[in-house]
Amino acid sequence: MCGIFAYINYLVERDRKYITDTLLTGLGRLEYRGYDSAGVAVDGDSEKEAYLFKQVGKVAALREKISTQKVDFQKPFISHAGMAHTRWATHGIPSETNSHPHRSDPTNEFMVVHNGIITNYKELRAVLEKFGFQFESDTDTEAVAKLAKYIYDTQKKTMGNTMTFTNLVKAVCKELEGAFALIFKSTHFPNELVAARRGSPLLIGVKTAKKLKVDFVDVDTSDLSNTVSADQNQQTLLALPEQPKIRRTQSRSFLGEDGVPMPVEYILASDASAIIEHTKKVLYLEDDDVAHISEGDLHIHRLRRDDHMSSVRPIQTLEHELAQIQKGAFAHFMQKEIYEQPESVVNTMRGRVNFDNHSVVLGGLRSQLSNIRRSRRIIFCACGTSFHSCIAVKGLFAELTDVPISVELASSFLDEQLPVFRDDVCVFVSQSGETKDTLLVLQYCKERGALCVGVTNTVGSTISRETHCGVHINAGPEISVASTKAYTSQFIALTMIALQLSDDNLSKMARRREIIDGLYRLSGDIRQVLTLEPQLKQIAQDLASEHHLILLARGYQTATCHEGSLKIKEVSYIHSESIAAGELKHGPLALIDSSMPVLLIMNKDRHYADTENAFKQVTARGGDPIVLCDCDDETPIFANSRTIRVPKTVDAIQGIVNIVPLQLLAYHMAVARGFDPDSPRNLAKSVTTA
Ligand code: UD2
Ligand code: GLU
Ligand code: MG
Repeated sequence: MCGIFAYINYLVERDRKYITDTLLTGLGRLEYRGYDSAGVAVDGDSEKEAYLFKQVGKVAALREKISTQKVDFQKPFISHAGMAHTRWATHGIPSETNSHPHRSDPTNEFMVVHNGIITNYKELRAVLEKFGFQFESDTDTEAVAKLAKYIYDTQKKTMGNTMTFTNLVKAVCKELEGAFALIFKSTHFPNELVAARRGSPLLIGVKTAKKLKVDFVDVDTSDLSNTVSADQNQQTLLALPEQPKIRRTQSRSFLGEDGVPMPVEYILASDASAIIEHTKKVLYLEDDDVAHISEGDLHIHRLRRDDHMSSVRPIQTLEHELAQIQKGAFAHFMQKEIYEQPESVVNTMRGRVNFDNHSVVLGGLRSQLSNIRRSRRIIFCACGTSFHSCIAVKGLFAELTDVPISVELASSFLDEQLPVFRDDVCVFVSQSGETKDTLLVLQYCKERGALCVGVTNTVGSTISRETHCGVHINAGPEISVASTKAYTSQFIALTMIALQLSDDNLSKMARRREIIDGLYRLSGDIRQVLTLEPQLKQIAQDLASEHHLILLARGYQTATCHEGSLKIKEVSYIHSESIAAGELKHGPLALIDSSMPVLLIMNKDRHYADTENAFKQVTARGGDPIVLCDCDDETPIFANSRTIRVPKTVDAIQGIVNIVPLQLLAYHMAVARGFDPDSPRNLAKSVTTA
């Protein structure tokens, strides 16, 4: 989820100082993504030694630490493999031991850096512990390094030979579930690196003095010819793979004119922004690719056969400026983060929702489940966007759990000195986990003996530490001040809590299954909504000159209106107001005339007739609402209205799909008005003052 950087040279002499500087500068380029700790691995004085340097906090602190080490920085290397990592913790608090690189053993036989989440690490860890491995960290990643050593040693012992680095990494990856970009370094394979990815990005930059002869690298599938295809390709920890025959094909791109390897440097990173200053020639690894770099040569292998996959990886030329690359194809971080949602929603559910047997297990709540179920009421407490995520799930909690619910703004909670008791459960939701107002209420509720539950995106944050238990939303770092992917992930995390709390209630079974099936489709639904961007941009341009906007909905979608309206205010500075449609006739209707822009959310749920009513109330007063509705809704009353058509999902989670077009609308309204959505005036990313 955070940053990976690695550097390997061949026939280009570099001293240790150059190498560590390159690694640290590479990490520096990834800093914009946010992280909590950093580390590097470089060679020691002999090939059988490696140095691991790790530090909590900024890359600058790691640089400082390395500069004070008693190592010979002048030592030259004609070939050397080094790697580095910035971590956004998901498993284990930010600490030096939990920082990457992780190692197989105290002599660093195998070292690994990892982005992502290994969901079956507990099982792997249990098996490896049984075989005598002693774990030093709380991470999921450490199991990967230890597994490499286990497989390597076992092969040596049982078959009497050693595996190639590539085959070893392939055997390791076959045991892994979850998402990963991984780079391996080993004292058994000096000056070599193996990289693998599944679900997390990884690319390789190639730097040569001479022009490359071809612009692609062949994928070597020769060692897959005897294996079965993906779905049947089952291997287990205990049944080691037989050594496949090695038939090397030389990748044509890295040979000099005379057919011998030429001086070359490779730069591997999770993000192009760390590569661009070295070279513009890059190739992107695909899922299930395993790349091996050794003696100046790059080979790409496959973890499994995939007949639809291209048999070459093109070497592309990066043309953009640095800042542009950090944002990828996106103009702003806000837009990038909106587009990350198909993946971030999956990461929130990874290892927690089992879609086959329709169950939810939140490890962080397990020990308190019965206390929460028995509690007198659940009070949700948050600010801003996080507050809206609580409103969004209020109805579902009421429906699935038999516990009374209230949702409170953190900033008002203390003003009102609300009564809190020992048998209350208080849920604190905050992206950063540092929101001052929320923290003050947490303190207040703790003093009164309530069970305090946190829902945060930041492992090791104050709210995560100070609450009795909780759920990390694992959405990855959010840079844009206006929260987007954290909202959808909070919504999912809270939904998962409601699902878990009610899993002992047979009468809710059908409803729970329906919601879990909806969660399964969510990523695809969001992808579909993202294709609406051109249309939303047009609507945003039409609205850009307005001074006001009213958003209306009922039921579950009221929260979507609140959040959509907040996004519009935050980044476009247009006064927008969200109104529960049932309230229209109690006052706000007075605002409606032909000049007042209105956006009405109208999904076919049990409030449909009421929202239709709201539509009529608005049109009867000359209003011309924009309607956000289900993609297949052909209701004649809005036949002549502008519509935003989204995939229909289960009512309780429709708000996750619906918020995405509103995020895009707000984003484009800001851009159309000439504002920078990433740094809205007067606002800070995490509000650490009360
Ligand atoms: C957690 C651990 C993971 C592993 C796994 C075993 C972390 C970050 N995750 O992953 O390493 O041990 O469990 O099942 O170490 N928490 C709070 N307040 C919050 C958020 C979380 O107290 O605001 C607690 C929570 O009760 C749990 C721990 O922090 O004890 C980790 O929570 P999680 O959501 O990361 O849990 P899980 O099961 O995904
Ligand atoms: N899950 C790993 C950890 O918590 C990797 C996190 C990352 O991607 O930075 O250490
Ligand atoms: Mg805690």
